[in-house]
Amino acid sequence: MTRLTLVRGDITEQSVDAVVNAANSSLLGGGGVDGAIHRRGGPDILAACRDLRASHYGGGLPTGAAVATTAGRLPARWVIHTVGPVWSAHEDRSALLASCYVRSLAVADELGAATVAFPAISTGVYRWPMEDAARIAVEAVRGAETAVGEVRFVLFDDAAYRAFAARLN
Ligand code: AR6
Repeated sequence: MTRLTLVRGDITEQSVDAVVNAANSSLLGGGGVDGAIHRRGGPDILAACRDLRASHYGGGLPTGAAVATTAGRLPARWVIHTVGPVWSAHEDRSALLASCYVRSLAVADELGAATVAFPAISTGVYRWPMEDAARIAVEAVRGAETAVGEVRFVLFDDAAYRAFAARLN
């Protein structure tokens, strides 16, 4: 059984086996969670991302997919990079958002990660409405077949925390 937990805080401060990055398909950094992870994790993460772009992911990491690198100086062993969908009012991209969670957990299983911290993927720069994103995230994790023992959602502000808490209870 996977335990789902919630904290209000900064994902770069989580002592877990793997932290999930809300990346973009370039894998070369950005703002939000991505910027914070590269800033605090140091240059080894970007170097590993460049290697991925030079090898398996020459065209970038597709939306909904996930891949791991070192966590550099973060208090975690790995960063699992995933690319959330940009929210759209005209097209239902929920399956891609759910895929970020499910495929990140599959990567965690390959690594042997027992604890994994997720941010609220796509709810920042990519503008996904928080309540809906929380529903999709919790349903995806609950439905995933994984050996991960703890999935920790790390929420940056009160509104995000409340949206996830409402879904868990
Ligand atoms: N810890 C936890 N949550 C955070 C942190 C943090 N340090 N910083 C922001 N959040 P975002 P996206 C919250 O924009 O929407 C980047 O430029 C934030 O309040 O990081 O998937 C990438 O390179 C929000 O609720 O990710 C991509 O181009 C949530 O984390 C693009 O942004 C996600 O916000 C991805 O956009």
